[in-house]
Amino acid sequence: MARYALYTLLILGLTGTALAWSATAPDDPNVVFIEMAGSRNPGLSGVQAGFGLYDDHTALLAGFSLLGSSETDELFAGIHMGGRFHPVHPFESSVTPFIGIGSFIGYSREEVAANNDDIDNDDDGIVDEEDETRHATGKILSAIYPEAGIHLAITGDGLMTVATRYNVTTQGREFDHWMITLAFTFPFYF
Ligand SMILES: [Ca+2]
Ligand SMILES: [Ca+2]
Repeated sequence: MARYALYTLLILGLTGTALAWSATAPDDPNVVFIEMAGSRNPGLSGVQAGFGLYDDHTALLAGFSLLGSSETDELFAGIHMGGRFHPVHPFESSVTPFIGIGSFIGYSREEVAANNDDIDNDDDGIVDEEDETRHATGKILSAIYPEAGIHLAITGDGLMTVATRYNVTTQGREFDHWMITLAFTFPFYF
């Protein structure tokens, strides 16, 4: 079931990216963005990077994410995508508020004991030493969120974006959290 959800999101993410790339009008820039994110409870921090397309009232974004938990020492790697809605074109205004929705899905990797599998997992020449470990696929974390934020025009025709989102996660309602994001977006044209 989780794998099915992952494939579905992957396809949606690729479709969103393809749409963003193919729907280019001369005045509507493709963009690249990098975004930093953090939350306090639970303590998470993340970075994402990706592509998007902006027009007068909507933006489509898709990218890759790394999300780390300081409490459980887990690192989730995955994809995220989102859509945003704004009253004026952010690349033609100095200040633009927006609202949006988005989703994230990622896998964590974890170290598990590997001292009884007849394999030298860490290539140190000793098989199954007492503290030998291997990497394994751990948890899947997925989240959907509403968000609200503001774009500020910056030099280089770019945008600086501050937003807050509420992540509703598959880890249960106690894990749901507010996250603050800071992003920089720059247009490019073919
Ligand atoms: Ca070894
Ligand atoms: Ca081993």
